[in-house]
Amino acid sequence: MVCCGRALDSPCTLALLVGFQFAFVLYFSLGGFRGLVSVLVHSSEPEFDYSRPHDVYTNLSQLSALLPHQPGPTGAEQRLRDCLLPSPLLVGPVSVRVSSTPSLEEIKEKNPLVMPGGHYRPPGCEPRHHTAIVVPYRNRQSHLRALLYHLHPFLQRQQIHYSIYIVHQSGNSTFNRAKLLNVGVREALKEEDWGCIFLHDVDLLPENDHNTYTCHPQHPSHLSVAMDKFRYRLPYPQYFGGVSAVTPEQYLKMNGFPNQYWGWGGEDDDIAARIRLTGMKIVRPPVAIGHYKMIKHKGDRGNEQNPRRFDLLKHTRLNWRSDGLNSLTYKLLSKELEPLYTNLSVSIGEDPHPPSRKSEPPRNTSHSTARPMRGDAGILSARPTGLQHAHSKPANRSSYGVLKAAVKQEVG
Ligand code: UD2
Ligand code: MN
Repeated sequence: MVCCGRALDSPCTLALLVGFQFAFVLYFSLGGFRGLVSVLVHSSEPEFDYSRPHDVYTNLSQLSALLPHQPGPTGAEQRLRDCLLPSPLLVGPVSVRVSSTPSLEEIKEKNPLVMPGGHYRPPGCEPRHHTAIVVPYRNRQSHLRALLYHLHPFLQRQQIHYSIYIVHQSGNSTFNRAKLLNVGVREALKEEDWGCIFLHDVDLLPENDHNTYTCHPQHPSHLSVAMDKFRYRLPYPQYFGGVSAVTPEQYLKMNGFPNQYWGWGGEDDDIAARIRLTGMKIVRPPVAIGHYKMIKHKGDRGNEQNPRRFDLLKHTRLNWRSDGLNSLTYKLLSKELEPLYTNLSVSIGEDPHPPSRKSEPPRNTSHSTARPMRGDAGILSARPTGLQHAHSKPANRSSYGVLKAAVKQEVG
């Protein structure tokens, strides 16, 4: 009061001027309005030190110690308590090993609690989440080993009930990722009433175990929000590629995934469009948590860019009701319970428009050139809504009825 009514040279006015000047400099040094918003938003995000990651097998030995004791003389099994949320075994950032991955035998030895078929249940508590991991696959042995080496301990620390399904496209026809995912969802649900289904590229390794492999009850989730190949940013707001997750109910609502995308690209955008068209949205974990490394690779023979993808994408609105779960046909050639995963070999038919392969140069998908970006919208505009994890025990069994009826009718 005393000072503010006085002339310019009063100490109070001077202090105000210096204060304003300081705020002004700070504002611009943070990159103006966008920078300021980004700092404010980031300050509400969890922080992790990725420069000092833990070994991905940390805390795993504690699980064996939790194995239930033999039943007592009365033979009465003790009822297990629900697993704690969040799991006390989580460590945050974990290191990713992409070269010199151990053999499948060694990986099995490091994961003694994983059952045939890549099936796992936490030993000391009743799991709250039941998740099937579905991986579209052909001819990526070294990536598969890296994924199994990494994902098994990662998921066991989360104390969820899970299985890993590798959906192997047999033959040499053009690869069809989305159709293989449809097959994987169906086959997985034939086996168990999974509450959550993960759609997982074979070459993506999660870097933070707080990124829990569970579903949101209402909305499909996209988990690989910050990948090294996109400099740990979301490439565009509707991006749904890499690792994502749906509940059976959400999957049913969007009539599954398209079957018509043969070759590389477009199918993930079609799925994102289905989500919008059915009134759902994409939820994501915070960028600080959704870190992934993609194993560098070239484009595969048989998965050349699909020249029809833009045309198909124009028609998703018209086609999604007739192309998807309700039009899926395939032949299950074999189902093998391997020590670390279930192998589903399937025949999914032929590409009706096969590309002329001689002219196609191999695609290089190692960092930055991986896929055409539609404008780098950056982290700000793609800001996640925050992934609330569902208690994913299946609530509505009636949808399984519909799904199972469809499975019987179409697959026979
Ligand atoms: C991007 C997306 C991916 C998908 C693809 C376009 C990311 C991180 N991933 O991956 O989700 O939308 O573009 O189709 O942005 N695969 C095989 N064998 C093959 C070919 C493919 O196993 O011969 C599987 C494998 O699981 C692989 C996935 O299909 O991870 C996607 O294929 P990609 O890795 O060649 O494509 P990429 O990295 O551009
Ligand atoms: Mn890839």
